[in-house]
Amino acid sequence: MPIDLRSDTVTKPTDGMRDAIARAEVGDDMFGEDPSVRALEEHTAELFGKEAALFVTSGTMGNQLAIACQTRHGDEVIVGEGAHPIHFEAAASAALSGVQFAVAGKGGMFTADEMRAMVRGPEHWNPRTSLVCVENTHNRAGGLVFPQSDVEDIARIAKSLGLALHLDGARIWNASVRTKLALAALAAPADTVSVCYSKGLGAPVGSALLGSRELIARARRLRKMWGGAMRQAGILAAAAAYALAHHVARLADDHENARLFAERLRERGVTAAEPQTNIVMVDVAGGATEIVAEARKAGVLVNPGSSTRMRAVFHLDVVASEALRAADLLAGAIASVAAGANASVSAGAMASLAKGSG
Ligand code: TLP
Repeated sequence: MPIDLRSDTVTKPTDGMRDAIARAEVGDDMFGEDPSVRALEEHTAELFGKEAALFVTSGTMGNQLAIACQTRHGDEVIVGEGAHPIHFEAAASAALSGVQFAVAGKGGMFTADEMRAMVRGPEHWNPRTSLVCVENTHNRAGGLVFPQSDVEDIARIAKSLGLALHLDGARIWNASVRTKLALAALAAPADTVSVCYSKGLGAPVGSALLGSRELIARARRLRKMWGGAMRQAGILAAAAAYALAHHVARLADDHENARLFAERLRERGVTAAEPQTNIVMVDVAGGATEIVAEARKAGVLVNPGSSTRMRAVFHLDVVASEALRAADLLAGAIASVAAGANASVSAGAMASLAKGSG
């Protein structure tokens, strides 16, 4: 079995989770009669200190419902660089809500001043700025925690300007474990929060959107319109509830494994950022696609982010010894692709020398 570090979405349900799924009480959630879904929605809303929650199929649907409920067609949404809805949601915000994005700051995080600078004036040629989104932890920034004091400042300024604040909290659990801040404290500045049970928590499917009762009622109608209302979804909610009970504190192990992996790579001369949570970004001079293919042959799976960057994500199906082995295998793949590139450069140099001398 290869060591799969492509994402924390690749986990398989544990035996305990499969038992919980098998025993789940279910009903027709379209009629509001699935007790497991209801219990999960209530429990999650309580955890995050919000009035209501809606169980949805994916983090993408959570983000998109938040955007649809807090904008009008023709509006502009302020996000950080690399925001998930820009890069990985199939242009859903343009297609479903008719909005465009403005990027604040550099590298994914931004300050209240950087946000303020992107808010449009009232001139009739401007889009209307209506929503700000922060991502915590930030995926493309390598699992960095969005500083809470910045989130609070952003929320204060956004509110004073009449803008709503959405928190993409697909990995908010990792931020909470890392900072030791309660989930409700992390969520407090935001009007809406999307959270995923299917990332580091290890559930097979499912996310939630959190917000006011009124907003969640509107989101429930849209979820139906978009084909995301489910029937006996309690079998999925049971897995999510099991994950909340058993898999939150252990995220610290993933953070430690990410740290061990990055440290081992650096010992072997590879550039790997010091992780804050469960994501490690590995930088190379070039050839990331070839390195990913070579690493796959050696038994470790990582994602190419660009031609010079790869992403490795730690999760409950990877133990410390595998993290270290994965670092050795990846360092080996990097060295062998670099050696191949050097060999072909010197073969080219020899050929032109030969030509020149002839
Ligand atoms: N991210 C996935 C890929 O789409 C890149 C991953 O492997 O990391 N917000 C954030 C910050 C995310 O990282 C993701 C998933 C989502 C939203 C969307 O969740 P899903 O995949 O459930 O739609």
